Amino acid sequence: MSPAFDLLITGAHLATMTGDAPYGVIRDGAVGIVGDRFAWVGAARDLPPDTRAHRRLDVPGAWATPGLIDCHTHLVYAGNRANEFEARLHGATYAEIAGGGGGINATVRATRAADDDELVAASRPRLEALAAEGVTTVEIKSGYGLDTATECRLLHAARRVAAEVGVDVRTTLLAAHAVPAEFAGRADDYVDLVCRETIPAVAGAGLADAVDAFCETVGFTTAQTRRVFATAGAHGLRVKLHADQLSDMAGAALAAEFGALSADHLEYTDEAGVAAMRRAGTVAVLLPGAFYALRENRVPPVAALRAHGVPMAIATDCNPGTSPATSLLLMLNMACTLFRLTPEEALAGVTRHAARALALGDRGTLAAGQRADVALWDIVTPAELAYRIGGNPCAGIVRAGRLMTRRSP
Ligand code: DI6
Ligand code: FE
Repeated sequence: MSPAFDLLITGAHLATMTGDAPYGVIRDGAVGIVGDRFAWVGAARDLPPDTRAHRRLDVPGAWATPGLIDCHTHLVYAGNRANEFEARLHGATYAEIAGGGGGINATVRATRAADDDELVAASRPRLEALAAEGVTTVEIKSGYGLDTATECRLLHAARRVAAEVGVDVRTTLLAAHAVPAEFAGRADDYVDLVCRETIPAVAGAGLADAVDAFCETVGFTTAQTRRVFATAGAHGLRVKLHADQLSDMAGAALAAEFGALSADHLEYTDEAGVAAMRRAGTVAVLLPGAFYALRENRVPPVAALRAHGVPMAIATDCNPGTSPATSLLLMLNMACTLFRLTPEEALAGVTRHAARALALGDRGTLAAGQRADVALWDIVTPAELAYRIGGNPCAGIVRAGRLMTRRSP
């Protein structure tokens, strides 16, 4: 008779992130995996009599959580913008830098000039850093190509770098990220191109799982965003939105109107926007790295999101301009310190709720039937994941049932 499990993990306490207990904790737990799925999750004392397994992993005193999910990144690009960081510290503003040909368009120049191998080589250390902290699923946006061919290259590169690093990926087309230099002063003409050519090409080639836009005074208007969203919908693609980050554009309500998977940033979103998100089932993705890097002082409406029961996800927003961050654990700390989330809300934000922001119903909790993505941690309590500033207590990773790495204790 073949063993009951392909992999049996014992000795760990489980933060299942499901059920009524805080963190869904099961002390002295066990996790049985068959193929790429959890077959059994519970207290070790309740294990069925047949616990034969092809492989066993005993991790006494460790904690197991669902594999982490970074649901908003722009991690595929070339070059960096440390020079702009420095210029801002000498008094320049983000808008002045962008007006002078810097900002997103500086990264677009570097990215267009890089070939596919260079792009993957530049992006790979960023994804490796995320993966080393227990990230098993990542979302990667395009948006530094801003022409159809380069946007497609970025989406290809996103899938390639994810396959090389061993992380599951969801790709998002963000052609409406900025107006490219060759369309300066002609934003509507660029949106025409995105709707007429880029979205159909990307949808036709199956290169993206969703479409995003940067709806902002320095990005696209609500009217332009609507056109992008309507075109995405016509091609069967769900939408997400960079909404209300720097000003109140009623972006959250616009996202909700189009049944968006998520509305992201939300610093300036009002209560009506939150209520609309609730009705549409749109997830709030909070991005404390960008808030921190831009030294903003308006925090997202966390109390209203809680009161309306809108799920809150947390992500790195890994990008060269406003969040050069490659630590999701640091974002947990910032979400608690800057936005006053509880450590449990923060962990739900990179597991269960992040899964929902990507329409991934098969992951984000430790529960029978879910995809067997696990992060193992050398910690004493789950709050420690948000408490630390730096340091990496990740002790092992299981992705789709396969033990990827294990640090010896
Ligand atoms: N996401 C973005 O796309 C922009 N801000 C943000 O949070 C800016 C990205 C950049 O400056 O490269
Ligand atoms: Fe972003």
